[in-house]
Amino acid sequence: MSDSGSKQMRNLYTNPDRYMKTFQEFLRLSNEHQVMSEWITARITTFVPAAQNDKSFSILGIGSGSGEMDLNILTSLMKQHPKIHNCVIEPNHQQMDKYRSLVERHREILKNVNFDWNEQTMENYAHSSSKQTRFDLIHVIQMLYYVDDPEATILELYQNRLKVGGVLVIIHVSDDGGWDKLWQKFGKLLPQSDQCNYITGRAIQQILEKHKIRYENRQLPSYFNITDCFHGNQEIGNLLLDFITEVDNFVSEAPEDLQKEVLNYLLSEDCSCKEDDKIIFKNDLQVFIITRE
Ligand code: HSM
Repeated sequence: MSDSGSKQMRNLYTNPDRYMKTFQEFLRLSNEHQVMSEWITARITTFVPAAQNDKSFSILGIGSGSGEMDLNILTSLMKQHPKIHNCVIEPNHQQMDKYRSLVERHREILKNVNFDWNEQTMENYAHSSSKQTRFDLIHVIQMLYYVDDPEATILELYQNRLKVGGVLVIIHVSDDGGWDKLWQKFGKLLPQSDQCNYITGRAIQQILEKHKIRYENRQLPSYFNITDCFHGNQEIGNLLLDFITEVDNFVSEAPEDLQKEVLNYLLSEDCSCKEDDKIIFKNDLQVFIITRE
């Protein structure tokens, strides 16, 4: 395998505008949001604590992005919980703005939800907020890649932020899909950065088991159409390759031999399958449901 250095390559997260473009393309070409929404709508009410008199149900969303999944969670829970307090942690200004406009557009439906907006990282929130405030539900959806220390984050949320009987829901890429194989093979050759951890569901499972925290675990099959990386629209293909490798401009910055190896590996059955003339990346997800004992 190529031992080309990764000195010139920069992590995609150092270029937030480009990251947002790659993420939009990813969402358009994958069914990730649909799969998560379906799971939330069908399941979330079945494991969160029941309403208590007229008390507000409290939610902490970590890395909520532009709020689509949060909206789903809120509208599903509103049937059981007439009053909701929703604390949002999201460091990206653009994403937070989109979330606020989403709420504006659904103001009537969300009239009994009180929002507490925190434009900051999870780490800053943990330092600056009172540990007296605990939540009935905490959700961490596709974000543990971006914290300094996933183990410390999970423990902080479970031990210090969740009410007894409250539930922590983590949605993350599964070790059954293509991400795990790709990161195992190429993670060391891609730019290492404290802005992104190449971790999959296995690492989360190990953390929970190490600390004897009980959990339930569900697999959600998901796909991501990466055909444009090979033929079709080259500009979109380049954005997708950036999202996949987490490199800013992979096609112009990565050594050619590394590009070839990544593209070949993406075509292998470890990562993808062929459907007619499409190349479908295995974007399987894993949900962890953790009730505070
Ligand atoms: N960028 C980490 C992998 C991923 N994120 C999949 C969302 N879906």
